Amino acid sequence: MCQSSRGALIVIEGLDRAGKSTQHARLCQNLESQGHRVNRMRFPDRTTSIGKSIDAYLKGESEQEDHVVHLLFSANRWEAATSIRAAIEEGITVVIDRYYYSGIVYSAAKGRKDLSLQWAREPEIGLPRPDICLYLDISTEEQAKRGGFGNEKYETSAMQERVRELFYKLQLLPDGQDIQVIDAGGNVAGVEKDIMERVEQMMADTRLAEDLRNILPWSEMDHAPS
Ligand code: NYM
Ligand code: MG
Repeated sequence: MCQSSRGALIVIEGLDRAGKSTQHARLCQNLESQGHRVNRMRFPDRTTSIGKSIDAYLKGESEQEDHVVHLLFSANRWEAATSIRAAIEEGITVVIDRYYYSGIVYSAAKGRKDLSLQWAREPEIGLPRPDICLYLDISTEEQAKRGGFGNEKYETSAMQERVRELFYKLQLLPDGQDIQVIDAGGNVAGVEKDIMERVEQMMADTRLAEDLRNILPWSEMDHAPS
């Protein structure tokens, strides 16, 4: 089914409790059962030393200035960028649970004038650009029904509401067409099927015949915001 020798870069995004981990695992299994070689990744990767600082921040064990933690999240992706590219060139499909979309929206959702979507996106420029980002959408009411939140930073309904709005805003911006919205309010099997269909469609697309792209500045893309 794959049209070219390179692997695909697939991202699963969404609010906390949208079912990302479950769908990430199922998508990886489904791709493997079709014969694809798959690397599973997630961000933040809490195992690296940068990841450990992020983990401590999220758990409230350490304080970080908002821009600093933003840059740590970005650096945590940059430290994996070479291995992502290498895997893809080797023909391995990389499936990531959260990526730069979360990076942008969670930081911008803090509502600081000096931490806009645009500012938040700058450090991500040059990272491998996903072939597809599947955004698992659930309402904030559905999210609350799913057993409430944990104790980590950002896991409050006010913050999640803003994050959801910004995930929508991101879709209207130049590379917003990379994002496909999946209704994640339904049952697990239905969501899994929806995801698989979109991934198969993307892989059948000639885009995979080209080299993996990089994240560009908005100003270098069509439909740049004025
Ligand atoms: N998060 C995740 C960010 O704020 N910036 C980022 O770049 C990334 C990748 O970390 N609430 C936030 C979103 C989540 C939190 O992620 C931890 P997870 O998937 O719940 O472990
Ligand atoms: Mg979480």
